Amino acid sequence: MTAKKASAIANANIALSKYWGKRDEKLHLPQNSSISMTTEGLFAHTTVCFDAKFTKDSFVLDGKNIAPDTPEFKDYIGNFLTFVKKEYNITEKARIESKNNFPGSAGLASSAAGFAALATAVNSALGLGLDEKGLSILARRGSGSACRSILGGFVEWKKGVKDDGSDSYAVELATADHWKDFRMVFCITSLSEKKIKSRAGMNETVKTSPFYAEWLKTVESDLARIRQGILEKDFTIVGQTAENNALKMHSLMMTTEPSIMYWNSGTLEVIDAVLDIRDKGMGCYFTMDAGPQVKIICLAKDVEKIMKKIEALKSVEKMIVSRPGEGAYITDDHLF
Ligand code: 2P0
Repeated sequence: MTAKKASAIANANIALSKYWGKRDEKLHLPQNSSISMTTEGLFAHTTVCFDAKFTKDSFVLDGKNIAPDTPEFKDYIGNFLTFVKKEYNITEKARIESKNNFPGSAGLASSAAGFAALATAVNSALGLGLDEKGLSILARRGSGSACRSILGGFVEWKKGVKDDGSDSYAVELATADHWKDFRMVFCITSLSEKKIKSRAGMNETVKTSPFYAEWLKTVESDLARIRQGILEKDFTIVGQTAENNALKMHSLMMTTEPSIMYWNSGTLEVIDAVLDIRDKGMGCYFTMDAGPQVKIICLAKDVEKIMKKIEALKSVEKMIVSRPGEGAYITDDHLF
């Protein structure tokens, strides 16, 4: 029997209208749809090999072996492999290696990039013949937001209504070339691993935040505005709505019991700078995810000036500029 091996690369993605809360925790079915930009240059590179000679599944992330008996393995790669093996009748064990070219577990969508790359590699290694929709659904089984990183440009994850999740997957709203001068400036205010994983945090929010039902009432109009804004390249509408949507999501996090606070003092320092830049007439907005980093949404022509201003802040350790990027793809460059 020959080994079945493939490698793939997938960019991370940052939501402009956020996903926070599930209607099915096992299948990662969301309470609401979301819209994201696939971020060029922040990617995961993953190799998978299924081979009858392996005696156990193994996973190496950024050079570190993740032991199979840890929650870090079981809740993520373990669950995903169990599903793949059962669904496609696979008896071989898997060896997986993955590396990110950006810090993991710090609110930079590393699990999205990682599972999109893994699903793409698994599809090729096992010859599953999945199309984009099938790949998006497979990636979602690893991590919800990963379903968006299968596609490039601007992407909408349709929440779906079916219990089996067959209508919960991502579709492309516009290609990366549609809005070439759209930018996100990642302002890294801490590289420490976050204390509360998104998965645990969002489940608690659904159960305990008094604002959760109100959030769901406003999401559809945020989505509609951002969708339209992307199609018409209306920067103000997209920026304003994305910023407001992110603040609503963080209000949910903060009003979860016990509270989830992802911000640090640097987060506020960057927000303050963005508001100041905007007051002076330059169009820029911010969004934040499950971590203290702030992503500034702006246009290419303003990047330099914005970076100069942010560079002067004590709390910003690093900045990364990203534009709309491509979806996941297969590579011959194997990690082992
Ligand atoms: C998003 N986040 O829409 C939101 C905003 C974080 C804040 O999707 O449990 O890692 O694996 O489905 O996808 C992070 O959640 O959670 C996320 P699981 P996931 O980007």
